[in-house]
Amino acid sequence: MRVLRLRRTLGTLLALGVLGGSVSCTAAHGDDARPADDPPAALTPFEALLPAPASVRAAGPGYALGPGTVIRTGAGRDGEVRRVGELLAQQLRGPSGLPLPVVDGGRGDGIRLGIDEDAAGLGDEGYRLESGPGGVTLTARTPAGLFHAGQTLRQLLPVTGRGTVPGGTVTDRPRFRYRGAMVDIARHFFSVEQVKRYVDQLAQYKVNTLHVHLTDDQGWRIAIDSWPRLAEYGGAGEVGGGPGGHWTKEEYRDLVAYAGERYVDVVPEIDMPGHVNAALASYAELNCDGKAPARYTGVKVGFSSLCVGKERTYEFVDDVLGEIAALTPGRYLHIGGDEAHSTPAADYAAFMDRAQAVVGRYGKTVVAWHQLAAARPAPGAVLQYWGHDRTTAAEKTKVAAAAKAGHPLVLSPADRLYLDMKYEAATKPGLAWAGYVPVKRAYDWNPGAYLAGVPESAVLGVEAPLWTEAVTTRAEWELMAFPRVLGLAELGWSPAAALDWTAYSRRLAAQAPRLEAQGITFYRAPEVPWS
Ligand code: TNX
Repeated sequence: MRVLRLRRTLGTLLALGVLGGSVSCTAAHGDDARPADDPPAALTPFEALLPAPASVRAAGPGYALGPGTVIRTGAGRDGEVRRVGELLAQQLRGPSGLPLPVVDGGRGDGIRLGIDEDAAGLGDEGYRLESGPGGVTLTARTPAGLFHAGQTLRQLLPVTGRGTVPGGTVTDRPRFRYRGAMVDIARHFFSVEQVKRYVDQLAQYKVNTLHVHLTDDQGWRIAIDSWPRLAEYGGAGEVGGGPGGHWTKEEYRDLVAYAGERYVDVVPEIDMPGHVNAALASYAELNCDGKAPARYTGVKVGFSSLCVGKERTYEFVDDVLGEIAALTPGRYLHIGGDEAHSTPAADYAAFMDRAQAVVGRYGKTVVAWHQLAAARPAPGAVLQYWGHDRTTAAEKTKVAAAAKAGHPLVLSPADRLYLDMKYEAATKPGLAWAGYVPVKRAYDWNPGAYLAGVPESAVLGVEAPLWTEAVTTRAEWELMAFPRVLGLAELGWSPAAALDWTAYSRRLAAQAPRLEAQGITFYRAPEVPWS
């Protein structure tokens, strides 16, 4: 194996040793003296991987996929490995047109998937990909790891899906356990079909959590059997006066299963005690004065509150969270808790105490927006931080104290990861209350050292929310998410030492043909060297 020196910009990508293995790479291009404004040379497939893997060793000739290629799945996890193999086959057949039959085990050439429970360094989601003339071997401790390996394999092939997987070994595992994206289907309603499309787009970049904001002032989007008017009446509207809509339980289950097959956990959010006008409009009895307000189609926040002093409110909370918990295999249940500006602080704390207890009773772990830090987060509750550079030191200190007390944080800084923030003044969809968020700003920060007093070990991960007050179509959704959500994917997965804007911007540019081939609308940010 020939090991050459990398250009500086790519050096950081591989300067790791995180997995204890040796780290090296064949260089794609000449010397280090190239002026910065030279057009970037093409990246090798290993160099172009996004998110950047923990370690790569390029070595020798690779494996050419062809009409005879077979996908071999080892036994394990009750056929789950086979299912991962089938899904990979489907993903590879799409562009390549190759038959790629999936067979049980056996020796021989091809793409081999196998579980190795003793592959200690790989963790719960890591994997090893070894490629040589005789085939490509994917190894992981879990089916999730094999799925991620398959996504890396896809990126190592040309966009056409036909060609050669370069020879070498990728050994990889994530930096953070929680790598999420959120969609708001309450302000503008979106179908399960659209969200599934997003799941596919995200899972290929190793995002593993989909948070769905199911309820808000403008719409209640999930059927609840014990309170049917929530969806039927409370769901029949949206921002701007459109018809809205809701998901049936069957549709929600279908999404959860679809995401689960791609190792994406769904985190449902029922936002309380504020952001509840759709519920108050559906049931007069939920209101302190017994009168239902009109449905709401505007974009103001903070004006609605559940009636904290009424026992009926807690029957509602119990019924709703019970039904949602029963639909959701994942461990987390998000109960909102943000912007409860119409709920006095003491009432807010009292309400959140009871709501959190309900979540615990249904066997789930609470997630809430970081405002819960000002009340009494339950043991183990996860706080989702959505502050920004202008958030007061006092508020940040409260969040840091909660982290110190053992509450894991999911970081969603609004001026970094809010996908509904405009890129620049000329961006048509979206808002700008946290400022513009160019592609570089979304990527160029360190989640492990973001909040003063919060060590990396207190950070469960990162999440990019897409609010939809000002996002109305699939094209607008994709334009706002892409390419910024790829930055989120890399921040969540790649080792800190690999994070480097210049190197990243080139990896991102290399993804453009893949995004195009998938029909994804994306913003050609001027700071990215698109070819
Ligand atoms: C703040 S983030 C909100 C949402 C809005 C969003 C718009 C959060 C917890 N609350 O209600 O949709 O800003 O960017």
